[in-house]
Amino acid sequence: MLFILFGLLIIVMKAEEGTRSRRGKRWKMEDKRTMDMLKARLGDENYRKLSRIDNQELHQFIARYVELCNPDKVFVSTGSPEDVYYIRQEAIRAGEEKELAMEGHTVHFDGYYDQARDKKNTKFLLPAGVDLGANINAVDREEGLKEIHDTMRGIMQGHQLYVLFFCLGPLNSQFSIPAVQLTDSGYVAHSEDLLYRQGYEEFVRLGKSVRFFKFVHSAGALDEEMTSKNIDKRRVYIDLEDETVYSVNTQYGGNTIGLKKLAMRLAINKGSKEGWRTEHMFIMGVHGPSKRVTYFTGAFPSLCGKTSTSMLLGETIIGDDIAYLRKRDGVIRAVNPEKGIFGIIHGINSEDDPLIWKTLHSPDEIIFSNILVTEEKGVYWIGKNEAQPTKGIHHSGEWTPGKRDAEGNEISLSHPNARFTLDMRLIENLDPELDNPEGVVIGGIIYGGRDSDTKVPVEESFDWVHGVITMGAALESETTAAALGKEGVQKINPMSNLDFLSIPTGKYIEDYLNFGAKLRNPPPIFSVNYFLRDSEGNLTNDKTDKRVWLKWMELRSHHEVEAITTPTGHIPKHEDLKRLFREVLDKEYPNKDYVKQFTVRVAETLAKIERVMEFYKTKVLDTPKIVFEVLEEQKQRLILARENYGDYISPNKLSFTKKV
Ligand code: SPV
Ligand code: MN
Repeated sequence: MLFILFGLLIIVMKAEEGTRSRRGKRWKMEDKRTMDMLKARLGDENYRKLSRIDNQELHQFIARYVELCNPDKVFVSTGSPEDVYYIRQEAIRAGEEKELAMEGHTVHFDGYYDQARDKKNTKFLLPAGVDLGANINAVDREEGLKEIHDTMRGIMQGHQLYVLFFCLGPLNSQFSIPAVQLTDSGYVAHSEDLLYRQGYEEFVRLGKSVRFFKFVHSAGALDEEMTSKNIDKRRVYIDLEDETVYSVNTQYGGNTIGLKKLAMRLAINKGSKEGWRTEHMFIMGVHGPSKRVTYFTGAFPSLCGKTSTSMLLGETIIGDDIAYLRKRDGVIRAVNPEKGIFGIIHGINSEDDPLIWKTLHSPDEIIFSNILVTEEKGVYWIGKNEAQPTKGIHHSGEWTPGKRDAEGNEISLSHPNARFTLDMRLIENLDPELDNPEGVVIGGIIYGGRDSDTKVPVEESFDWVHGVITMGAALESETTAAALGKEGVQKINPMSNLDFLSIPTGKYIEDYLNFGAKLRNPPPIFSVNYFLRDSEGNLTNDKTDKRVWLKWMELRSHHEVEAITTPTGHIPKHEDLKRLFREVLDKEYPNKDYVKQFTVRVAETLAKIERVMEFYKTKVLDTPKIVFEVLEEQKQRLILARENYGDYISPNKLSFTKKV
């Protein structure tokens, strides 16, 4: 009996060995076919660069899209200064970027109807039986793959394909994710060289063992203005299973720069499986007393002051848009997967934003997009505090005031979502920890939205769970020009991440709650609102007041100032803000301003809670129960406070907490 069993085992093992060696041979043959094809299409120099990376999956991926998309030419970038220079020159030569008067500056225009993220045509490719919930746009995986591959057939004819390697996050770090981008847009390739850390050497080093994200982009057929012509076939399809994103017939950065919001969607999913987080957050160092630096992350919906906060005078920046967060030794550590900024230029002026203003006026490498180019080849945008030009060229062609589009709408001087793209090394207040492979320890988390009538300018939550739910999950903001669609509509936007979620919303919140639950000392959570208005409709704050809120949060993070407890959290005491306004802005801060800004608006807050509850009841089917419980408790505290103090509760009426 034993002999028979032993014999059977040997037969099975031999058969397996045979299969393995046949598979090995087939792989080898396939690999040879792939490599021969690549050699023929890439030419010696580019082939040599690619074959230094010992990774069959990578070679096959590139071969597949070279064959399918059929570019005229392929360029493999090693990220060397020569390769990076070549890409920029090609973007200019092809007419996707034009040189401006100031050295280093170029302008790129996206098509008139291609000015923002296309939420409608951005979809997850989901296999049958997988459902990510109502907030997530999806299409059947097989169907979607077929559609996108059909669209991509021959799409790069007449174009050059760039093959680029990057590393999301610092090199050689537990946080980092290698990524490969294929694009036929010199503008996209150039932007990525400014925004991401080069990863070619990382791919060479890791060889066979590298696991990486993949992005394929084609701007598609271009018109005379060098903008994508077939906008009706604009598609951004995300395949979580294969960690690949396809983007076609579009140029706007949010749809095309694979490593930005496309990688972010893949990373949210990956992080959720592996126990870390990807957030739509800046990372900045807030400078406290005695040279202390406390790092904060901040999540704000697009166009709500995220970049301008991260670049405030007196503080230092690690990133303005995306953060990877991991728990280590009882604290949260964060890195920025990017190293550059694709920032909103609208409203930037010399008084409120001196640092970025200076950078934008220096002869360094900057891509401006969808701004107005003046006769002198300078740049102008809405809110720039210099004499306004009366004509110029922008994303709709030649522009003069009063110009209207085909629908009869007046075309503004620059697009509200016009942007600048630069490497953060150009910024004076870059934080020295940007490339620390360990990341920085996070001392506080901030949520901000565009809220004209409810939330106070700054407030601290009672604890982690209360903050995650009432400030993060309940974040509500007015829609902006960063995504196509109507602006100014109030929308619940959990952690400002709703547009990018690749897991069910309830699971995302549950993960979030668990993330802080076992921390030795979870960072305090704050909310800010830069957009509060008084009863006459005037903003209650100056743009620079946010500098004071940050200093207050920094002190709270170290338990160095007291606060007043309201039904919704802890708010600053007037005397502390008065001192900080004087120290930071050299400004008086009268009590009447304080009362206007920090009055608890009970009716409005209750109405907001109802909207949040409605969202989680109807739009999120897997909402954790605790979300409703914590919101209900908040509601009851407000109702009780209203019985005692009325609908508008002045902070002067509330008592101090003894706890700091
Ligand atoms: C945003 O809109 O949040 C951005 C720019 O940071 S985009 O790349 O369009 O997402
Ligand atoms: Mn963003």
